[in-house]
Amino acid sequence: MVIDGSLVSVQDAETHANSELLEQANQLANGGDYRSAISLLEQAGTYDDYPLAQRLIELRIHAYSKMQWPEPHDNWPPAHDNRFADVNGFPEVAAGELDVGALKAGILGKGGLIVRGLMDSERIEKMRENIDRVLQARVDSANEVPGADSNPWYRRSPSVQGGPVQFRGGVRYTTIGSVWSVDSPPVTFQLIEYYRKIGIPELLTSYFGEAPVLSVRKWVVRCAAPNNGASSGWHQDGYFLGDASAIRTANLWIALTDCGGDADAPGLEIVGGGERTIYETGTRGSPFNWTVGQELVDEIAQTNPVQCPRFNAGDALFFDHFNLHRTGFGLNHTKNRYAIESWFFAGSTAPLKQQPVVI
Ligand SMILES: O=C(O)CCC(=O)C(=O)O
Ligand SMILES: [Fe+2]
Repeated sequence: MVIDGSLVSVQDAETHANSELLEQANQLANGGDYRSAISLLEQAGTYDDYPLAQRLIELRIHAYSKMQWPEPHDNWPPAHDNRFADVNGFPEVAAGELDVGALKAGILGKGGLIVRGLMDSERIEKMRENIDRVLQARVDSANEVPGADSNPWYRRSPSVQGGPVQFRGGVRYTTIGSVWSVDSPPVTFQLIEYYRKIGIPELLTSYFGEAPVLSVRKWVVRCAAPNNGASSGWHQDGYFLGDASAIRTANLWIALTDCGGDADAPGLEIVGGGERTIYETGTRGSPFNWTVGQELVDEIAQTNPVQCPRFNAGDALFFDHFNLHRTGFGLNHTKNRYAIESWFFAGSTAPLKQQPVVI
């Protein structure tokens, strides 16, 4: 049948173009070329092309097991120039000064590196709105609000292990909390677009000496409420992530709210110093089996004092899985704090139980 072109609506034409694009990406993936399939959709797509954004997540998850990863190289942890040796606390650089030398000397020499002004204010605003939207969509989905399951802002991919949204241990979801980024295809699209724009994949490829990946379970967007009087657990992410001596990580934590220090929203309480050891958990006053007891933290703090850096919205902190920290708490916080936590892994050491996500 011949269709008069003028009768085809703009929307039909777009849908058609998209299905061709998705088909092309499928063919590349079926031929084993996941990188090209991902690039094709990344470059041709936009965050609000929801089916495309969702397909991209599925490709990114499947890609990890289909791609070849090198054997972990021997040069780890890499040497650094100790340029921050004289700095008290966490060293800081402006976003424009961030490079692999600063990242190595910061994480490996001092336990972390603060990057001032990494995210621009327009994007910060958009990300905070996104987080509200995603948390609300999850509440609606858990409450089985009609139509909630077709809200593209909270949609779990069938490739994600973990099943559909449910109450967590009998606790109802609220508009406070953390959400896996991959549970929101438009957020995932925007975040990866942003990381590329500011050169994070290249920076971390130099840092790891190989390509970085993200993961389903350790890449979250968050709105934390003031926790006046209720402390959260001191922890090292190395305790959960897998074999701490084998994995290679860099967490990019970005504040989307002014927080920490004397601000009115909770920041991070964090021990610097760059010790590369996993501390005992579940003892010495620890409330949980995964947390480090306050008594032990006090002991560690005698050599490496606990810090609570002041972050402006858009500032970031890089650290890795040996860092000891917790969500900050103070008695005078009045505001919610929004943040993005992105744990990157050296591709060859990414723990499968975190479900690696190819970027
Ligand atoms: O955002 C927070 O309060 C917790 C962050 C954290 O534990 C992490 O990034 O590993
Ligand atoms: Fe953590």
